[in-house]
Amino acid sequence: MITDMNGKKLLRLLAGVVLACGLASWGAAQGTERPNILWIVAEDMGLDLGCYGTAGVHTPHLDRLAAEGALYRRAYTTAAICSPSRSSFMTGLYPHQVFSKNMRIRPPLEKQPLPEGVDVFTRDLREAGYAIGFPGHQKTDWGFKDPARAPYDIKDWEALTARKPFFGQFQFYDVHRVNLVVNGKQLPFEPCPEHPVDRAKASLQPYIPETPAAREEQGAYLENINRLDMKVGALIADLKAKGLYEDTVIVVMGDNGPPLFRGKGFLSERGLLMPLIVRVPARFNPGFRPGTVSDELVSALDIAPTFISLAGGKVPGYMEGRIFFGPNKQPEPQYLFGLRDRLEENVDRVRSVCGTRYKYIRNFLPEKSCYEVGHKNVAAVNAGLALFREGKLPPVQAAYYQTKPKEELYDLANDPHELTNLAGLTEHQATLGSLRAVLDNWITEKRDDGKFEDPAMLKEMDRRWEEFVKKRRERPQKSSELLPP
Ligand SMILES: [Ca+2]
Repeated sequence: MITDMNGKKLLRLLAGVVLACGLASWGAAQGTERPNILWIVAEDMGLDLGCYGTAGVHTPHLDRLAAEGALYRRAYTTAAICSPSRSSFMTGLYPHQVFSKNMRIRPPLEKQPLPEGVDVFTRDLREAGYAIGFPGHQKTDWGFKDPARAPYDIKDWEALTARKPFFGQFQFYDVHRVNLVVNGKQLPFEPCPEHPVDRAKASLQPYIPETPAAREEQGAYLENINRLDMKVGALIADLKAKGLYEDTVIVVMGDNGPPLFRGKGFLSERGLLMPLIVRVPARFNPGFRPGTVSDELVSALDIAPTFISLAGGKVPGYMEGRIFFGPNKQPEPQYLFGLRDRLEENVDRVRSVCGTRYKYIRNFLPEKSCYEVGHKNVAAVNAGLALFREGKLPPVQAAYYQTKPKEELYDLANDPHELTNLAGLTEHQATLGSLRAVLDNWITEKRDDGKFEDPAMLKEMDRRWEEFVKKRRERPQKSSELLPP
């Protein structure tokens, strides 16, 4: 009988054989060494870049990456909120499969260790021979217990880029709401004096009530993206100066939708869609046409298997995603799934399934409005609430403050902002029934049980967190110190 240790040795040996095969396929296809991988994760950034057609932003560096690479317009995360989303794409599993569906797991709730054999994907890249770095904003904030082995080995950018091949996860916190205090004034986002955004040109989605507060917030958010673009530009300039630009695959993506009206926290398109740009140096990508714009369905779950494949490693069998680019690219899936559960003290359960054209959303707690379960620090939401109470909002804007339908169905081809719910219309019953069944099957197959936590436990979690925040507020702070999101 093989002991546990011998079993592990055998697995390592097998992994080595598969790794050699993987290397052979990449090497044979490309006739060269393996690329470095630089993965830029911009927290809370939506599809609000020049290359996505957004007016009023100044994002030349990100736009250039897209012009030299591929721009994906339909890349979805699995959960529209930070910790569940990142827990998911770091493991290649859905949030509930890694005990991370709720945001957050704070004392007295306890984080669970990852299931046996599961780890964050940096393990697999390390085993494939990559140097593993995390040189940007070093926040993991996963909903599971940290793995026994540190997930990253190198924090310093210079040390990382001296290694070959390297994998660097460069996380930017810029677009995240920061509640920064500047000259005694509280700002939701850090300004960009070099490239200010004209608030009058910042367009609002049709579901946002038009108010000065909404316009100011939207403009400040876009300006923050300009600032991030400058930082990305500096990073690329440094890679070029080091002669590494043409040795490095660069992937830029978000982790969830923007912290704005009907964005972060919701299974709306604004909440789930992530910007995604992939630039692969020409010699690793023969036949590729720069400037490709893709509407292929891509999931955040695809990141881990794709990187492992690029590295010539073995993609673990438990991963839910697929390899979405590179020599081992796998076919586009028919559907992608989204999850929304508790957000801080706001208990909710929503599931979504999205195909190439239609999207179905099931609200398990329809009696709760989006306002009730969403972030309360969004200026546009609070300004809209006053108008809602005065009865001044049209139905597409008032919906945010009202109870939800049990089911929603949208035709994304004709209604990208999800303004018209088709679920009640006779002519759409076949589509509704089909997507309903797809979701039912997924819930059963993935054992998505929908359990809620004990309300008394949540109350205690809140009490302890408030106490912690109060203590933190009472001690002297630097102006840039971040408050909890
Ligand atoms: Ca986030």
